[in-house]
Amino acid sequence: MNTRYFTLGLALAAALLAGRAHAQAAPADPAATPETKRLLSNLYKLREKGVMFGHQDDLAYGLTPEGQRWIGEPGRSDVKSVAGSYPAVFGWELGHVELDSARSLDAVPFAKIREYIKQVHAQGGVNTISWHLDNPHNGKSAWDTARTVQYILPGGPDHAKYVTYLDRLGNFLGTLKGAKGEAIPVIFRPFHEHTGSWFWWGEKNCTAAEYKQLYEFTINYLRNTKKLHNLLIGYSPSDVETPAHYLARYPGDGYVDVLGFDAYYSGDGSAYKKTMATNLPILAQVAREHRKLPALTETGFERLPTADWWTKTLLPIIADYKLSYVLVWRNGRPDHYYAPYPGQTSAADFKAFTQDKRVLLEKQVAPLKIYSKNL
Ligand code: BMA
Repeated sequence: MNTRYFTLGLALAAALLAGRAHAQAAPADPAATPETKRLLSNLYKLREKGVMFGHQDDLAYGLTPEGQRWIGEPGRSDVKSVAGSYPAVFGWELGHVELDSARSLDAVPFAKIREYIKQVHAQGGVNTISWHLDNPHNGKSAWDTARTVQYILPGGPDHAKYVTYLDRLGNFLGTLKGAKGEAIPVIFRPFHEHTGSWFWWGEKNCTAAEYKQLYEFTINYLRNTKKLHNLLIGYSPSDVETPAHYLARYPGDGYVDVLGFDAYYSGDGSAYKKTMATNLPILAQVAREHRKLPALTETGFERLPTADWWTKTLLPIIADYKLSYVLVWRNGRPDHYYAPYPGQTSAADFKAFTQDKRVLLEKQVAPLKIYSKNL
């Protein structure tokens, strides 16, 4: 081969590869709404400014300075009470929407969840949704581990029941509308922590093929039958060992927008540090190769007994990874909470964590108008 053409060819290949690495990833849904496309593109760019902090059920309930529950007080948020701003990301749980129940499995009325999601969108924050759906095969909870997936796939005896569950989920998601009637974009994160085996969709409770088929059927049904084009889909296993393990049940780039994982701190933290040291580089690599948005989709330290956990443990671990967001779990009970309330042991350190320039709360994100302007 003529060396000149060979060199030109090499240069062209390099340019194409570089272009590919830097190209803006579009939502997996080719029919995603303009707001959904804009949100995803802005979330990519926001990573240059910092990592957004998120909290599950932040507006729905929390704990008082005495450590007792408060429920549904308009405007109240434990993160805001301690740090002076709402979180940038708000997690919501739709478990039991599939039963047509008035309240979620964590006792929040769905009518309230709808209002909170609208409020967050209007304020310029980000909503993400988890779904601990009951077992459609036997009516037990998400934590039931009986073999199930094979029965609810198309052709299975419980498929019609699962479709009813999806209809109810989709109907709720279809009511999330902004001030102009536009669908509110949300990050929907189904069948999470599937490399663990504590849910009926977990690793030991279904095959990889079954899991992928369930995931694909679900997303296709929400897109094509329920006509929802405001969903950014989050894929988040729990702990994995290798990139291959991370991707073993990945449904494919056409179904997923956000890549993450869930991991909780406990005890002396040695297991958490090991998990993070293994999983954060895997996440970074897979997200880069698949051009997806990386996030720490669930984390936290229950009851926060260590005063400096935020700045001495969490921040140094996540700081270098250009994550989109890190979300801590709910302040559900006096013995089950993951963000501090005023006076809690780690409150001052949490405030310092949120004041670090690498951490973004709603007050930094809202002025950017991520739903209407391109960053
Ligand atoms: C778990 C706990 C449960 C809750 C579930 C779904 O981690 O917080 O109490 O029902 O998440 O939100």
